[in-house]
Amino acid sequence: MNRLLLLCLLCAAPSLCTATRPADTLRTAARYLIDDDYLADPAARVIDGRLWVYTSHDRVSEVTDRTDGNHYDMRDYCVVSLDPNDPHGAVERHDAILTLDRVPWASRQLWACDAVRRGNTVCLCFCARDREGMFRIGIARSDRPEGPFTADPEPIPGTYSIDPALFEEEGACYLYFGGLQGGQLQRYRDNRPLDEDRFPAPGEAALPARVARLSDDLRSLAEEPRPVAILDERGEPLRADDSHRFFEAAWIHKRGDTYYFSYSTGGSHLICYATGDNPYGPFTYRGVVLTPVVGWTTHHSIVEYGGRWWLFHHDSTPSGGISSLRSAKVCELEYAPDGTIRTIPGGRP
Ligand code: FUB
Repeated sequence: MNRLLLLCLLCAAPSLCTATRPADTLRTAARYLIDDDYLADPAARVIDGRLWVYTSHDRVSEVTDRTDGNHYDMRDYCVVSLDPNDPHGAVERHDAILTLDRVPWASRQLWACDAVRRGNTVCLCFCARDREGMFRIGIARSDRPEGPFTADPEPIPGTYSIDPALFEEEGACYLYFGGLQGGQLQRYRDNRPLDEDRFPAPGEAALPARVARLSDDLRSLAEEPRPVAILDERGEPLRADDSHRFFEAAWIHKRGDTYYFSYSTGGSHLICYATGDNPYGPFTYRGVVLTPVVGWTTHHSIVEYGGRWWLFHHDSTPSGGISSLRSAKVCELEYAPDGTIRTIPGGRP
């Protein structure tokens, strides 16, 4: 695909971008994917030559209790797709690709998801609370990227917490997951549940995300989940009181020989990243991908498409700052010659 076509693809929202906009402002002028609904936690994937963005579906809920993120009360998933051959960059939307009532094991809160094609099957990997109120990670399957998806009867055994992200390499599929506070990661040690929340003390090592290789059919873990270590420049794990430590929204991408592990820092509202030389890490902390956006959560994905790199994320600007009504958007992501990511302003005043 040539640069002009991609420029047009990004510039379909006329109020945000014109064909004459200089490349440097295009980089930070994000385009909302749709403007008549609320889509969050965008996971962008190239499947069958088309760009698919799988999202949570925010809604106005009767749940007002904000404890443990209860007000993020989503009941279905959506996917939008972008056609690189359409010069107007039309976004095609597919609704209710999986709904809560069609997940036999889930009770509420369809939070972030991701997807991957495995042979003839597209697998949607998602998280939700089970009947006991604990978050689990499950798979739903379809023969098409746009679904509809059919959920497996049970979650993947041995999974816990939230925010699954998938990474494929040489046929193997790795699952990254975990999220603090409402995401319940603090209720587990060594992959075993605790009786209560246990957070590390401020000077102790932060709680890490987890990674595990999945079985070929994505029905089970092929190994025990391992901690995803993020180290500082001295080789020490980031501490629990470090504003750059992992909170939720794990994502991994590979550029050249380098693996980039990126994540949300929660209360400090950053998307940060660390790099390593294999999917398991350890990863060395490198910097900030995205500064705070409007809204409490920040959640992203990074994908190469048409020879350039794109950051998909969300904010609450269109809803006037309501943190549980978020809108997915995209902007270009750039690297410095040394492979570091150029920080993108999130736009929070
Ligand atoms: O959308 C619900 C939750 O909010 C996600 O799972 C988190 O990553 C945060 O974006």
